This record gives sequence, C-alpha cells and structure tokens, in this order.
Amino acid sequence: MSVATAENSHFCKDPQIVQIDTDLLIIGGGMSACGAAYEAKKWAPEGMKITLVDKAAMERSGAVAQGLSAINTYLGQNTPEDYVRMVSNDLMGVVRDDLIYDVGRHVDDSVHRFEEWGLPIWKQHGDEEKTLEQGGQPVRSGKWQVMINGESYKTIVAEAAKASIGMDNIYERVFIVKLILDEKQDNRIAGAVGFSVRENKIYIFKAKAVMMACGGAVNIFRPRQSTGEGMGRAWYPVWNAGSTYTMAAQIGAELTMMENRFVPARFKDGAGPVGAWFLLFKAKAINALGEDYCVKNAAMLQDYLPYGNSKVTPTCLRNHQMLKEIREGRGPIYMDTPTAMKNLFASYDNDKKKCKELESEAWEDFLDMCCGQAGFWAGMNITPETKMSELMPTEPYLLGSHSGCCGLWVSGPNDIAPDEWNWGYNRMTTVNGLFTAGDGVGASGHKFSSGSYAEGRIAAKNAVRFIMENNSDPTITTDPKVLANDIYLPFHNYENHKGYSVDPEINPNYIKPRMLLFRLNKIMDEYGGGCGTSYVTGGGMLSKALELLDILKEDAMKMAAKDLHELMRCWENYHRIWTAEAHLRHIVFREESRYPGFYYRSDFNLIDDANWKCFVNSKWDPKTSNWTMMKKAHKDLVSK
Ligand code: SFD
Ligand code: AMP
Repeated sequence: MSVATAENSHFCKDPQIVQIDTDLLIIGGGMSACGAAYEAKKWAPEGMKITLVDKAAMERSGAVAQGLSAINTYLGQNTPEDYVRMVSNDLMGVVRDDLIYDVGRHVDDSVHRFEEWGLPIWKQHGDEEKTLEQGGQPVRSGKWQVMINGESYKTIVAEAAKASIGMDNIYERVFIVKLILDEKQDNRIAGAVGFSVRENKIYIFKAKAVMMACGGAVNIFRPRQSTGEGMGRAWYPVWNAGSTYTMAAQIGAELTMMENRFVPARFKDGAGPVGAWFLLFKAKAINALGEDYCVKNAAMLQDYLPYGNSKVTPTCLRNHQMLKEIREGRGPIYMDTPTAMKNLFASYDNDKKKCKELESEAWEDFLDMCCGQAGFWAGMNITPETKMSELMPTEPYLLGSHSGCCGLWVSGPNDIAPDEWNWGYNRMTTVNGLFTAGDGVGASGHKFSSGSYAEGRIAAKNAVRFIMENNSDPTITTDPKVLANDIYLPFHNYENHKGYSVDPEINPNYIKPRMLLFRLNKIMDEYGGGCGTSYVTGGGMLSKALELLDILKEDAMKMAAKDLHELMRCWENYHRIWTAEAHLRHIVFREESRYPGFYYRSDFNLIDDANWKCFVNSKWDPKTSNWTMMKKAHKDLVSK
C-alpha cells in the first residue's frame, strides 16, 4: 500500500505508536486463541511472555459470541479412527487424517475443562450430578454432539484464558492488519501491526512466534439477507473477515483447499441451526408437496460414489438434493417441526410436564446460540409444535473448523504425520514461527468449538517449544511512522477529499467501505457461484470474477474512513478481497466439482477422483507477488 500524505487530517494525524515486545503473540480471542492462551501458559518457562490481541472483547468475540446449544465434537465412547472416517466422508475424501486424528484424541479433555469451569452439559436421567470425567453420560443429539446450556459458553472459556495469561497481557479492540517477516532470517515471523478501534493508537507487536487465529471469512458473498430490514444478518460471525487466510498468505504461507466452502442449510432468514432438529428431535425436511426429498432424490447420490453410498450422507450432498427441489419449483423447503414434536409428545405419553420441557428445549436451542431466529419465530407467529419453518441454503462461507476445510497448510503431529506433512512443529504453517488452529487449519474440519479449542492448545504448546528452540530476537526496522501511514491510508483518503461533495457518502475521489463491500459481494455472487446462480460457476465466469477483482483491488486503495469504526471496515474489506481471490483461484485450478451442493463448475460438473483426489495448495510469493498453484498428493492414514 502506498504511503499517504495527510496535511489536513483530523485527530488521526499523529497516532500514538505503541510497541510491544513479546515471545508468543496470539492473534484473535476466539475458541482457538483461548485454548492457545490456556495451554501456552502451562508450557512456557518462567519469564516467557505471552500476549493476546483481539479486535473485539474476548468475553463475546468470535463465532461463539452468542453462545451455542451443543458441543459438536465430543468423542466419548467413539474412537479417533471413527472420527477421522466421519470427517473424511463428510468432506468428500480430501482431508489430512493426521490433523483430524490429533484433534480426535485430544478434544475430550477440553470439554472436560469447560465443564470444570462451569459450563452446564446435559446429562442423561440419573447422571445429572456426575461430570463427564466422573462417568456422567451426556445427552447426545448425534453420535458426536452433546447438548449444553451454552449461552455463556464464550464467557466461561474467555475467563479461563484471561486468568491464565493475565489481563495485562491482553489487548482487546485492537485490529491486526498485517504480519511482518523478520528482516534478518528468511521466512521467519517477526510480529504484527494493527490499530486500536477505540483510540488513536497504532500497535507494533514484535514476537518470536505468532499463533494466528482470526477465524474464517464471512460476507465474501452477497448474503441472502441482503435487503432492507434483514441486511447484515449472516450465519457465521460477520466480524471474521478472512484475516487469518489473508495475513498469512501475504507473507508467503501456503494455503490449502481454499476452493472449499460451506453452504449451511439453515432456518430461512434467521439462520438458526438445524442440527438439533435433525438429530435430537428427529425432524424431517420436506418439500412443499410434503415429500422427503432425501428419500425421493436418493438416486442422485449414485453420481458421487463412494461418498454418496455412505451411511450418513455428506453435508454438501444433502444440499445437492435440496437444491434440485428449489430449482424445479417444489420449494419452499420446510423443517417439519410439528410432526417431530407430535412424535416426541407421543413417546412421552403426552405427559404435560415433559411436553412443556420439550417445547422449552426447542426455543432454547435458538435462544442459546442464535436468538435472532427465536425473534423471527415470534415475529412470524411460529410455534414449532403447530407451524413448520422454512429452510434455505445460505450464501457460502469460508472456514476450516465447521463443515468446511479451507485454510493454511500446516505441519502435522510427529507420531502420525508422514514426512511430507511434517516439518517439526505441529500446526506450524510453512512460515517459520507462524502457527494456526481452528478455522485457520485447512484440510481438516468438523472440529467445531471444542476441536478448535483443542487445536489451539496443540498449536500453542508447539509454539512455546519453537520459541525455546529458536530463541532469537525478531528484527523489524521499518519506520513505525511508515507502518502507521499505511494503516491510516483510508483516513487520509477521507480527510483529503471529504469537502468535495455535499454528501460525504458519495465522492468521486473515494469509496466508502460499505459500498466496496457491496461490490465485492456482487462480483462473488454473480460470477463466483453464489446464491444468485444457484452456486453454479464456470471457467468464463471465474475469469471475469478475477478481472473484476483486480479493478476492485485498485479502487480499494481509495477506500475512505471517517472514523475508527470505518477504518476497521476498510481493513476487513482488504482482507476479504484477498481471501476471495484465493477462493476463486483455487476453484479455477480444481477442474472438477468436488462439493456439489456447495458449488458446481458447469464445465467440470462431476467428481474426478482419478485426477483430483488430491489437495490443492497455493502460495503467493511476497518477493515476486506471484501466485503458484499446486497439487499435493493425498493419502489415507486410517482405512476407510
Ligand atoms: O449450530 C481478530 N460453531 C459450533 N460449534 C459447536 O461446537 N457447536 C455448535 O452448535 C456450533 N454451531 C455454530 C458454530 C458457530 C456459529 C457462528 C454458529 C453456530 C451460529 C462453530 C464454532 O463456533 C467454531 O468452529 C469456532 O468458534 C472456531 O474457532 P476459531 O478460534 O477458529 O474462530 P473464532 O472463535 O470465531 O475466533 C476468531 C477470533 O479472531 C478475532 N479476530 N482479532 C484481531 N485482528 C483481526 N484482524 C481479527 N479478525 C478476527 C475475533 O474477534 C475472534 O476473537 S452450529 O452451526 O453447528
Ligand atoms: P448444524 O446445526 O447443521 O451446524 O449441525 C450441528 C451438527 O449436526 C454438526 O455436527 C452437523 O454435521 C450435524 N448434522 C446436522 N444435520 C445433520 C443431518 N441431517 N445428518 C447428520 N448430521 C447432521
């Protein structure tokens, strides 16, 4: 980014520059970051400094901000091998078994800690007084999921992280803009820079290792709820803007499976979760004619063997079956909540107290994790026991911890990973000293909240070891004023031109971040396989999208911010644009449709295991500014 002059800037003219030297810097304050803070402290020798920086307030930041009503990964009696099989099948076979196995064998301990810290986990009748560790049997919604009273889940987890490393080492409401490479050691992390979203301050963190955990990417594609009163509503956290993928890619870290995306089928307009309805309440999704379209469209799965033949149909293929109904006019799709509740009432012999409890559970499922959906039900006069609710696939999200697997290419665990997947430090990216977890780690998935936390712990433990074995001071000599000017460019754009037009929102010399976001959303929706084309794209459309993104990138240099909040919006957009570009480049490269129901390449409209049962990796070279796309061999470590 070019350096701006700012003769006529307002308060932003001379930001205070705060420099912090630390050993381990954790970027993000979500599930993985909290796990990292907790674990790093346990392994760090006396005197090792651990610092955490979050763009928001940890108590309610990240995907778990609103709370959750289930922990989706708890193995209990299941084996890690089985977990690997489930994840691999759901993600159409192209995953890293080593990383998944590693989460599987460690995740339960994290769930036990959550319970110890006060998270209420539902227990089966008779076991209410026992913890999981004491052998209490959880109420499972599915084979892998346990039900919780989780409105305060994030608060509990954040409190433990804060207690571990201490509030003096935590910087909240500081948005990290970019990572910095060491100037003396090739391909070694040296720190990160960012700005306060509340005060006129620029932060420069120097660190020997960085754990990067800024979540996935939301609002890359035009959201379904993009008009009028529903504007801004999304399923995944709107404040996670692809920072993880972009900042790591910009310093040359290898990305993997960025073509993957997740299109969750959700309760329409409120984006409420469906898992509990399908798995716990045993509800069926039907088309407008009352047909169970999964049964009706079973034959469609035969095009996608062996995945189509599995006991549990992969998430993308369930969408594939639903989309056929919508395309052919047999929508709306409904979650048949009345029949499910009637059946459950009958199984309780219509015992009034039990039936009332079930009704509360149905509402609580939303109130714990997506209260907007409960508001939507109230607004639409829906009581689930009498009226069905619409389901709809949302816009695409990029993430590596839920039912998706895009992210960074990382080293695996020493005892399992084959040589080509192991360069010494578990969860370290291809940049020395840069670690990641949760949504950041690609080619795995189905970690969810608990697995992301466990993976944060794994990464941090290895980051501490990395620091002990590579204990040299980072070198950053760039003038802090230059860094500050780069970060504040959108302020300067605004201040230098704001007088030109009557309405400061519209100006020929700059573009406001809100408008730029709309343009990105439109490009991705129309050409990149968004809802607008029923998730279909093709070679020509992808080239056009990349061409338009280039123009958008030029215009992004003219983004303007009138205040710190808009400055954050500008930087979120920069991060989104890069993530969007990586996504498109990967889809171009993978000449098949690996995830039908998430996206279709009309020119390569089937799975081609012979040529594409492999990872797609990419690397942007910070020295030449060129992208390299590559295939990496896949192998199964667990028999399927
Ligand atoms: O219903 C910067 N998730 C579910 N997990 C479960 O276990 N059970 C469920 O029930 C789940 N469901 C669910 C889930 C998420 C959401 C939004 C809904 C429903 C509505 C998934 C998990 O929440 C998810 O897997 C993990 O939280 C991922 O962890 P992590 O650490 O990868 O991401 P994060 O928690 O979102 O944290 C990101 C942090 O980064 C900060 N940040 N900080 C500084 N500078 C920047 N530039 C930054 N950019 C971002 C954020 O503030 C945040 O602290 S259900 O669908 O199945
Ligand atoms: P969701 O609410 O869709 O995020 O789902 C929560 C959990 O239930 C995740 O582990 C999903 O993989 C799982 N899940 C949701 N719907 C189904 C389904 N129809 N069949 C099997 N698993 C499901």
